[in-house]
Amino acid sequence: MLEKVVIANRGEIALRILRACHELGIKTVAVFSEVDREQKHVFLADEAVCIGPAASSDSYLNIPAVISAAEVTDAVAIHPGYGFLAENADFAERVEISGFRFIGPRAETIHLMGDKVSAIKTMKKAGVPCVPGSDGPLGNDLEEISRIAKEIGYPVIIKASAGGGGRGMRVVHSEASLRNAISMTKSEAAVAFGNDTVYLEKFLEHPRHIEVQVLADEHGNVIHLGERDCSMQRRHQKVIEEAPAPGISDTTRKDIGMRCVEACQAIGYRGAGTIEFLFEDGHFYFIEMNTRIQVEHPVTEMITGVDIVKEQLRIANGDELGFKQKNIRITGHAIECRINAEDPDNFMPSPGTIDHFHPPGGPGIRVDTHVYQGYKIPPHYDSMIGKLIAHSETRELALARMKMALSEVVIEGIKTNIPLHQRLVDDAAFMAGGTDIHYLEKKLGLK
Ligand code: MV4
Repeated sequence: MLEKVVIANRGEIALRILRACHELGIKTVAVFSEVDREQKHVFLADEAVCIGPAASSDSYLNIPAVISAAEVTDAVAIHPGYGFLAENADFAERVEISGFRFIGPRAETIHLMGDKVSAIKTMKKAGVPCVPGSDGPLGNDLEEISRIAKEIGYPVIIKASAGGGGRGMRVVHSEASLRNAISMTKSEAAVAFGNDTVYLEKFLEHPRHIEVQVLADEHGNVIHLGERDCSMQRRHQKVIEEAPAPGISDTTRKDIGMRCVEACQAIGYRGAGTIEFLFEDGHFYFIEMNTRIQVEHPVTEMITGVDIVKEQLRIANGDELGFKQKNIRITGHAIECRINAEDPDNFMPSPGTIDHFHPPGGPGIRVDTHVYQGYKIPPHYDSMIGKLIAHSETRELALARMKMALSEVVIEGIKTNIPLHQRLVDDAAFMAGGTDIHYLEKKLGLK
């Protein structure tokens, strides 16, 4: 097994990776910024290296600093977690050129999926259903683009090829605003991503966000672990995720899952990945692929019993997957609430010291967090401080467990979004299941 792994991240995911490493007998190296010395995983790691000042650009995004930490500690691999350098193809390449294993896909795959036009082209060719659209980048012939848009039917959406996760897109409702929308999206993309390539898709007005978890080893074995519904979001930040997605039949799951597996085989995918779809009127439409472990991976772990982070480590070691598709069985239902240090009324971040902390517990409750009583949440990073996951036999019972868990939590000293979660798990439409990506913002009166 890998001897020693650098955990190139912070917070709950750094602790999650540390636990998976230690369970497999892998030594760990924590890297931390000057304000992150007191993190739980830094105390628990076999070694710890300060990689720079608080600002992410000076520490967690500092590629030479992270690679140097691997060099000085004689580590053999680097786990990037999510965010920061996780989907930076240049980082993955420099890690491997420096003689370390990048715990994720090959740099070429990250690059391929980072460019949305090439990702869609690849998926379409492999038989994954995509949104009707321009089939490639938009050129300069406005008349031709107008023809395509008319044929697809308005509204359409213009997206930056280098965008993703909600950045660089614009909805167009009629031919009159097409030219302007294209030029605006192009110039914004040029500034934001240094790449002004844009493409066009049919704009789906009331979809759900459903994503499929895949695992692939270096020996050509690929499996899927079913889907998650991540439709409950605000400003492209997921708030609640669940698995399986309400209303998806076993046949549909098998069908979309196998298409994802075949696509991964076609591209020689390696590691854990997520294939994102919009789901509307019973149909799946591919939008993006994430080449990293995701925040919401625990709901899939709870219903399949597969430890996805452990599998990432085994795959990086060159092992074969421990499971065949026929061994994967979905048991019950899991729901995750992301706990943020923020004001539940106005969503402003609420950093500071946690004076009292009592996590919930009981059967089917999982708490993924790095915080503890006395821990000081720094203001420099994302406000997510943990995740509460409830698993039970049915969606109704998982919701009941989540309600209990939310009522048990005591976090004093900072504000959290737990009151928002309590409203949501008591919301009639959410309780019924199948709400779309606009539901939360509408409920909050933002739309
Ligand atoms: C769309 C769409 C509707 N139609 N594409 C936003 C984030 C990026 N991953 C893709 N996004 C969307 N693409 C078409 N053709 C609506 C969204 C969208 C969205 C998607 C997933 C989750 C939340 C969202 C919130 C607003 C818009």
